[in-house]
Amino acid sequence: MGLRGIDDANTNIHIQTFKYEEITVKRNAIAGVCALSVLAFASVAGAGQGNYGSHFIANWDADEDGTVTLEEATEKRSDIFVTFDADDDGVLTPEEYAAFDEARKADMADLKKGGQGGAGMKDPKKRPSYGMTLEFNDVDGDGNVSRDEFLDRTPDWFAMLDRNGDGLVTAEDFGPPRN
Ligand SMILES: [Ca+2]
Ligand SMILES: [Ca+2]
Ligand SMILES: [Ca+2]
Repeated sequence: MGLRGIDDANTNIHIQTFKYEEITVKRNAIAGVCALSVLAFASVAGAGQGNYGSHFIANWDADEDGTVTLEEATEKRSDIFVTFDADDDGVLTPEEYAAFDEARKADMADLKKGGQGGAGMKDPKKRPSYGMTLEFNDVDGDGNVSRDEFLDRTPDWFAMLDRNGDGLVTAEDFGPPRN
């Protein structure tokens, strides 16, 4: 789901730009859709290595061509940022970041309950989820993550995901599928 829902919501925004109240409502609707997408992504972090590639692609491949480009990754991170920037000031404060952390943690707990949770990669800093952390994104170390910081980190995070270095993230970058 997710991406199609966002498209629908965006369409609504364009149609209703003349009414401020409706924009606000639609914007909240988008935030809801994004939150679901974010949670779906967070599942990837706790999943076993064999099946999480396909989950990742499903959630980040906006044009559904089977690969995730840097552009798609940047766009999605922008959506995620907006979702958790509760006061829309362009900065994720520690409080806002805590809500983001909680959302990811809750989702991982759900995943484990469902029996799909595995150890994942041993080094937490090599997991895709590490690219979502405050530690990774607060480049200037002031405790807040600005939109620029969050988006400027995309290429570094993307390079971590793109293990075979072909400039695209595909299922292959997550290891061989399980037999
Ligand atoms: Ca794509
Ligand atoms: Ca904020
Ligand atoms: Ca910062």
